[in-house]
This record gives sequence, C-alpha cells and structure tokens, in this order.
Amino acid sequence: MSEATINWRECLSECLRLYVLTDRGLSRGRSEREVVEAAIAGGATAIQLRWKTGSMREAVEVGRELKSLCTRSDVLFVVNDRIDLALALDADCVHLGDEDLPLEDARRIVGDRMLIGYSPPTLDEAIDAERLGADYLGVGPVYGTTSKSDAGEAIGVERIATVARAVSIPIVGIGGIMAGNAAAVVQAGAAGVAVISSVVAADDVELAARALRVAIDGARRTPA
Ligand code: TZP
Ligand code: MG
Repeated sequence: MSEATINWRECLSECLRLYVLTDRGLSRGRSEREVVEAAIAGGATAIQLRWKTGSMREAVEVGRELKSLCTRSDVLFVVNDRIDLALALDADCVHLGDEDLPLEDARRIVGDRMLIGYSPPTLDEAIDAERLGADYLGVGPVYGTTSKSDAGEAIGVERIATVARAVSIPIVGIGGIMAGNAAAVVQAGAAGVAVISSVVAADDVELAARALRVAIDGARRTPA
C-alpha cells in the first residue's frame, strides 16, 4: 500500500500499538537505520525520530532514510519536538511536549495534513490537549526509566487508566516498558506502548520488538 492511501487518523489506535523511539546513545553503536529496520521487522507500528544531539543537517539525512523505511512498511513516521524537521521530512506526525511549540500554534502551521501527538505533564493538560486538537497523547513515565533524564517520577498504570477515562483520543504509555509489563499498560486503557531501551538497546532488536507485540496484541484482545 502506498503512503498516500493511508488515513492515519482512521487507523490511529492500531498504528500506536508498538511505538519505538530512536536514541543513538542507547543503540550500542548501531545506526538509526539498522535499529529501525529491525524494529519494523519485529512488528513496530510507529517509529519516532528522537534527535537530541547532532546537527539538523544530519537529522534530515537520517530522517529521510527512516521515513522511507516506514513508508515502505505502512508504519507511522513521527518526528519528535521539531515541527520544522517534521515538515522538511514530510512526516506523518510530530510529537510535542510542554516545552515545544504550543499545540494551537503547531496545528495552525500543519493544518490537517499532519498528526500531532502531545505529552501532557498533568491530567488537566491532557484534557486541554484534546480540546486543542492533539491526535493522541504520550503518558508517562509509567515505570522508572533512565532513558530520559528529566522524565520525573513513575506514575504507574493507575494514572494511565485515569487519563484514558478522561479523554477520547488514544493514549500510549511510555517509560520503563518492556515485554513483561506492557500488557498491564494496555489493559489499563492505552492503545499501545512507546519504548526506547527495551527495543533499541536490546541484543536482538527484532526479537525484542516481536516479544512486545505479542504482549500488546494479547492484552488488546483480553482487556482487564
Ligand atoms: N518520555 C517519558 S519517559 C521517556 C520519554 C521519552 C523515556 C522512555 O524510555 P524507556 O527506555 O523506554 O524507558
Ligand atoms: Mg519532547
């Protein structure tokens, strides 16, 4: 299927099942391309280019490769933080946090052509984000994590359930999620899980992604 035929909004909940974020520092010397190819082979349904160091020139180069891998496999391609980079790469989606461009401004810039994800720090901001046009929310850290230095305290799966009840857009849980605890996140009401280290730092990236997909798909079939 070609990218142009996909209406990401219509399939969003499916597309958010296993959302893998890149992180060069945690990838044990493997390139973003290698990691993403293996993650997609293992069943990743969304890939986020998370670019924290390095030049924007290089981000565009790497991003083009990732976008083309995603397009080939009908995988949602997301750019973190930067709306300019997302536009340059013709990404399917941009993911923003509370220190990035405000949602209403981002929406004015991208219109309907791009999905916008948002990470709300509080429940009130989750509700506001839906009103301001976010397409989905990233909520966490669900469990303890060392992958993001300012992630804050773990919020637990109960908070996933609270946010899921409060909004009608899909949410993904993030932070410390691996095959053994992913089902609990989905059973609490998340459409899927977003991960860094349990996939990108794994000995075998493809196998790690596959194990997560088994857990996630099983939990979506049998809600708690
Ligand atoms: N946002 C909240 S926690 C986190 C981000 C980007 C890091 C998730 O990484 P990991 O390795 O899956 O815990
Ligand atoms: Mg961010």
